[in-house]
Amino acid sequence: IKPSQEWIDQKFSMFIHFGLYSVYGGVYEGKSVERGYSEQIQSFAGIFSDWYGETANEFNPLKWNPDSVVSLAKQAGMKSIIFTSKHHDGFCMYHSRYTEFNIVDATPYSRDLMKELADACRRGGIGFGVYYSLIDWHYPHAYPISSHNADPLTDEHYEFNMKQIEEIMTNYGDISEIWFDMGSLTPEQSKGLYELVNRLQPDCMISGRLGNDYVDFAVMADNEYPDYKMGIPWQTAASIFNETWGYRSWQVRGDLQEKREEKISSLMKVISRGGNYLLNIGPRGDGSIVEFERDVLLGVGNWISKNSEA
Ligand code: JFZ
Repeated sequence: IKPSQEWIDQKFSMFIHFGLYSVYGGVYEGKSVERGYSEQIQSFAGIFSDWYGETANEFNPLKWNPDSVVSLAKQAGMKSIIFTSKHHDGFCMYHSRYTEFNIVDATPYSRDLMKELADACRRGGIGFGVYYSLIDWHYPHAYPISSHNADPLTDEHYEFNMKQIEEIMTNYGDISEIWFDMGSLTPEQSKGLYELVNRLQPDCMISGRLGNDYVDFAVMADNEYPDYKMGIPWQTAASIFNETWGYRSWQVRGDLQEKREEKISSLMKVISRGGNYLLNIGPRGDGSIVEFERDVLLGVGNWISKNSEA
């Protein structure tokens, strides 16, 4: 039996969208790409997979400091960090044996950034979980060249995902939750992945986006709340700016106090209805944290500590 109540009791966690797309920051060939989320710039700007892949040569996030990220999460009152192990672009932020398109083999940084974050979470006493995209715009056997967000998984691609989930569930210590995203799986494929995760990490909570009712928790969009008592644990995922999850250099930031109040009010609505609030940050390509996002988080954390007894 999964520790669902422990998971619900976390109440508030950090989502991090960090990947090759962070290097672009929502800009392609000198122009702001206004359509779509910036973490999906490869698709929205129509960048060929090979060209996009070359960005790895420039990806060297030396300003990334996992211990300060963990400390920020804790100051914000968050109980775990959910990290993009692989987004739709197929680039792995961990050392995968099954593709060289990963942060160790393809970048000058050449370190397993996800491992260092998982270790920092453990040192800091908070949970560590992963986001994993079931579609992959880099994998050659994806269907046909996976350009949509709901393509079926070919047998080859499914096997590839199974192997990657096996390594993620084996090499990074305890994983508190896995946020599967997108893809259209057959019931057999959903079952296969669900059972694999359960076998390797029996306590890992699995997001409903795996499909076919293989679900430990349901995912709601920001400002969406279940209007009936849901029979299963649920989570609301939100980004700071609502329009993007990955870093966007030209983002208009607006007023800090207003943003802080907006997020506190979402957090209250979610947890008062028994949900779990997952608030996202999108670090820059150099690994630094956007100051505005940090300040919103610190503001929320400050509010929480002022308003909680003892
Ligand atoms: C997906 C991704 O396509 C997106 O790039 C980002 O990673 C986001 C966190 O996840 O998009 C979603 C996923 C879930 C919902 C909406 C957009 N939802 O539950 O409403």
